[in-house]
Amino acid sequence: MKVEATKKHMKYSIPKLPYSYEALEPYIDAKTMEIHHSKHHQAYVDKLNAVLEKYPKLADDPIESLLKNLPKLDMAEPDKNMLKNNGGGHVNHIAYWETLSPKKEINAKLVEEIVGTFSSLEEFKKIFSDLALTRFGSGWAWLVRNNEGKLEAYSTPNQDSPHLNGHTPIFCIDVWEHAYYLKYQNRRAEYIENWWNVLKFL
Ligand code: MN3
Repeated sequence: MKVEATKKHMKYSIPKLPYSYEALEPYIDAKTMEIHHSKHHQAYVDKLNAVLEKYPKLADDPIESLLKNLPKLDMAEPDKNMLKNNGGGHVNHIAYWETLSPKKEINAKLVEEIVGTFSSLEEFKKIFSDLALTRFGSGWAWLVRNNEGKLEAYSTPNQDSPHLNGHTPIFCIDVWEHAYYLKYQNRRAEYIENWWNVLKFL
């Protein structure tokens, strides 16, 4: 009898949110939060688990290091792409849920660092909003800590994660239409403007 055949890796699952779906009203509506979390995020998790099922040797590595080392992984190219999109989809959404809060918890040290890097908070907000607004199609805008330990702001397409560059996300905005369409329809700029109200750290 083969014992190892029954050994199962830990499967990923969507996290429980530290606030209710309606907690971010009126800036982000409850229905959007519910569908985004319970349907969209769940779909990334399901596909991530499905692809890792085929690579039991990799399944126990942290997802962040799988993304960082993606080019070197011993996987078929289509599966690498699945891992990039759905592993990215999973970690990006975790970062997004942690970015949001109905209650501000201003991080004074981070504010100081942002001012030092981007000259002022107002200037940073302009740069960041613009990254989110001008990201063509679906994607994200990020504040990250790069490999030199410095703050960097950029946007990524699709579900590309800063972990692909070995960068650590600090906060992010999801600008896929599923993140705002029910309430804001095509008005991405209005969603971004309102999002600052539920950004936890600034
Ligand atoms: Mn999303």
